[in-house]
Amino acid sequence: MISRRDMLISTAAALAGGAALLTGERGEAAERRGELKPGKKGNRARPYLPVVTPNGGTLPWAMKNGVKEFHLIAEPVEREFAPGMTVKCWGYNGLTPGPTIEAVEGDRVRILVTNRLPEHTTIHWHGIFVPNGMDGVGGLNQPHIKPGETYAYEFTLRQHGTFMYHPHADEMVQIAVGMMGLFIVHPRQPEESAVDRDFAIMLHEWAVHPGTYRPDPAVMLDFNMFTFNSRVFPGIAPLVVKTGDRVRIRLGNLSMDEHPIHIHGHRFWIAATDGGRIPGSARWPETTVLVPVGATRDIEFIADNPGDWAFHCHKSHHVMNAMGHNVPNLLGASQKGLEERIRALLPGYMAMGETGMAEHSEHIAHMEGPANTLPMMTGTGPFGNMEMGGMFTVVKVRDDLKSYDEDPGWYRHPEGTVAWKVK
Ligand SMILES: [Cu+2]
Repeated sequence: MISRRDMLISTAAALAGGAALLTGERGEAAERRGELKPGKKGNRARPYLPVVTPNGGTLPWAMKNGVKEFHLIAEPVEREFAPGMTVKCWGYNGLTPGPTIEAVEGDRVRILVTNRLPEHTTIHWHGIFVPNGMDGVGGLNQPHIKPGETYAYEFTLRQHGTFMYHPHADEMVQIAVGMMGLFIVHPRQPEESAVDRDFAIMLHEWAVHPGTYRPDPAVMLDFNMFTFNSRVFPGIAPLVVKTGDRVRIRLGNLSMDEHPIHIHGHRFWIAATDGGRIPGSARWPETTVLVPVGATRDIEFIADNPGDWAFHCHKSHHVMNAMGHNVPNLLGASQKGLEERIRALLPGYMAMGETGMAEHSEHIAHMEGPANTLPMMTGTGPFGNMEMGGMFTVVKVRDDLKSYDEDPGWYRHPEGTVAWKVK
């Protein structure tokens, strides 16, 4: 049954879609109101455009008597952060973050949760309006799920947006070692600002001490690995889009710090939080979105500037891998003659830091680090060392694209558009 109110909403959405096809100033005004063209690829087989979870996946479901049934298995998982480093984490269904759950507003969902961890757990559905007994706080709303047990959570989705799931049992340990995931609820009505590409990224930070394999849950401040979907640069997939695509990136944060996530070459609108969509008139433009702890943020933009655009956390220590923070400051300190003298005691010792840290990225090739530990500054681009790590990837905006699922390689700059050395 479609009510008169629903009809009005869809008509308004259709009109808004038309307005958005305008370009320039009027198009911009439409963009500001969140009124943009309906997605080209959505609204076909499914009533929504599926979300892409880079380096991750979506949880399959089966229809059982009108209920969408999902099955999450809480278990230990080995996660490669990037080639050269594999971490012994906990997660769901072989993944950290766990697979993204996708459903539609109005759906009745049942989520079976099987515990294959060595200790009890529960799942809390962060931001979702559930009956109290489904809220998953162990001891408060339900008994804990003991190892080997399966519990069922069942509720009707009464809202849409970007939400999360995570344990509410020994969460200091369980979240620290990777137990989290995104829960996306698509709107029942056509979106007022449908997108062409919809990405989902969980931010996280870890303390994996050099030479070890297990994240240290006791660390509160001094983390050394910073991840998008439990991967670090250069192990994070690029976000591939076509020029002109309307792009949404959903960011979730259950780490111990806020992360200011920044895009180059574009500005975006902060379009939603885990409290819901922000009305078009109240959205504001940014190039950096601060994602607080225990929150989600949806950012939306039109990818109108072709190129390879950095997308990263703006805390400069969060784009490093395995950095030690307890080191003496050698910047500007003369180490003349020191290297030879220390080498007599410590063969292979290299004095570094006098002129800055950039030389670190030069030493990767011939310096051997501890086992299972990535270099602090790494990655190679078409012009040399990128000196990055952690929460860093590239939004690849291309005029011509064979497939969204293929890395199109590095951007080929039109002649005369690259910074040049002055003779
Ligand atoms: Cu950060």
